[in-house]
Formats: sequence, C-alpha cells, structure tokens
Amino acid sequence: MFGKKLTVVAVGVLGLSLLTACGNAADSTGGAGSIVLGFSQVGAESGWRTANTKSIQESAKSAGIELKFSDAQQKQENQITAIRSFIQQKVKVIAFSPVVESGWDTVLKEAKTANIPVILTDRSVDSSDKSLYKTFLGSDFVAEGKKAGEWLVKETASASGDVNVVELQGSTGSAPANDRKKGFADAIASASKIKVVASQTGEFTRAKGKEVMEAFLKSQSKIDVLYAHNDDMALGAIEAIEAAGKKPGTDIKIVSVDAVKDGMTALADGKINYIVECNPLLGPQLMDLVKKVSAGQEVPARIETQETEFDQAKAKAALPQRQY
Ligand code: GYE
Repeated sequence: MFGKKLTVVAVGVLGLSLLTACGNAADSTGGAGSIVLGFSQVGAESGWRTANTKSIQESAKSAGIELKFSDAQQKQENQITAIRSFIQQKVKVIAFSPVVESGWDTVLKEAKTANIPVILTDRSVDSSDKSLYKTFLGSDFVAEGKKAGEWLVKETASASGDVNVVELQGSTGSAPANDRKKGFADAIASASKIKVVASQTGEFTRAKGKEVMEAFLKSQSKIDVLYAHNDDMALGAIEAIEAAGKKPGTDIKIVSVDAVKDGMTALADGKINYIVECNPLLGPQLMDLVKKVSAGQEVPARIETQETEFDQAKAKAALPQRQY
C-alpha cells in the first residue's frame, strides 16, 4: 500500500519535470551519471510513428540513456517549446524529428550557443547552416517516392488509355511529404499517360486519408490509382473506396509508403498493390549516435536507413515475422 503511494508520487514528479521548462536544474549527465537525452517527437499520427516512438523508448532504456520524451502533436511551435525546455534543463544531447522542414535556425542556434549537440532523426530541416546539427539519421524520402513511381510506370506499361492518379500527401511542409511527392513526380515524368489528377494532404492519418479520398471519389469521374504517402492514409482511403462500392487493389490500384503491419496485411489481402518500405526502428542507431556525440566523437553527417519494397507475394511471406 505504502509502496504503491510512493510510485504514484514518483511518477507525478517525473511527469512534472517533463512538463516544466526549468525543472530542478538537472545537470547534463543526470543524477546516476547517465546521459540525458531530450527527444521531441512529431506526434502519434500513424502506425509508423507508434513503432518509432517504441523503438526510441526501448533502446534508450537498454542503452542506459535517460530519456526526456515530448510529443509535439504535429505542431512546430510545440517542438520549439520542447527544445527550449531541454536547453534550460541542460540535457546532454537533443534529438528531434522535425514536423516541418523550415523555420528551425533560431532555436537550433540557441542549442548551439548552449553547447548542446543536436541530432536530427527521421526527418530533416532545410537550414543552410549545417553546423546547427551533428547528423541526420533517416530515410531518403525522394528515393521512396521514386520507387513508388517506378513501380507504377512498370505496372501500367501496357495500359492503352490515360492512367489517372490521385495523391494523398503527408503533412504539409514535412520532408516526407515534399520529397515523396517530388520523387514520384520525377519517376512518372516520362510516362505521359500517367496523370496526377488530384493531390491533397491527408496529414498522414487514417481519418484524414478517408475524408480526402471520399472527396476525390466525388469530384473525379475516373480514378485508376491512389498514391498515398503513407500506409495509414491508404488504409483510411480503402474504407472510402469500399463505401463507394469499389474494390481497392482491383478497381483502384494502391501504392503507399511505410510497410507497417496493417499496411502489409492489406497488401497481403490484395487491397493494396505495392508498398515502399520506410524503417521506423531508428532507436538503436540513434542511441549509438547519442553516446558518440556526447563523448565528443565525430559522426558521419548523414546516415541513411536501409529499406526494401513489397509486392503482395513478398508481403505474405514477410508478415508472420513483421514486428510493427
Ligand atoms: O512515413 C509517416 C509518418 O516521417 C517517415 O511520418 C515519417 C513519416 C511516415 O507519420 O507514416
């Protein structure tokens, strides 16, 4: 009984110190001598994000790194507040996955002035001053979009008429939305019959993916293909397509990015046709980088994640071992 009360108090204090800007002037190594890492996450918008958060939390624990985790709920202003709070708390290292690409120079300069190294993970920033962060660990989103486009070019090689594509973009201004759009557009540029007839943000969520697909189905007389910047939006769109009496994967072909379990299941079931993988399990590599930069070691400026692609047969084979 007494023990239980103590736990509640401890959790309360921890919650408070995560929320308050100043906290209790923790030193940079933390009480037990472990490294303190301040991490600002994008939000909880997708299956990818959930897997990414879990990977970061678990690997911090097993690396003995004290993690101060903050969820920005897809808002840049929340991330800027979190980063400022980490600076005030004098964490040893700051890592974050920027919600959008632009507008980071001021807060990154503040971290630099405070001598706190910053690691970008998953998404990057468009700052021209590369001294504002130590490294960027994550995927090549242009390459992902290109792979989706290349698949479509092959898939429709023998189609006689126009191939009408609708596109569900990720969150506006985010690196994966900008880059996946660009990579796809580049890959289909030479195939003149492939036409993107509508393109709108679905904010990387199922709910918005469904809503925007409903609107596309009303406004477009002929949709042959859906290109979704992530699986969650594709899964939402599948609901809209089925509600409109059409068969996803057959009447409307679907290509998406991520390869999370629900996406892979829809692929194996024939409702999605192709998925380009984007690996969310960045935690172990991130903790390794945190240890290196906090020890003042040099790290490569860019570390790219290794990824593959899945068609329906490959998804069926991979699904039993899929962790996320
Ligand atoms: O593809 C999407 C998530 O930044 C790579 O963000 C990440 C993207 C991922 O919401 O599902």
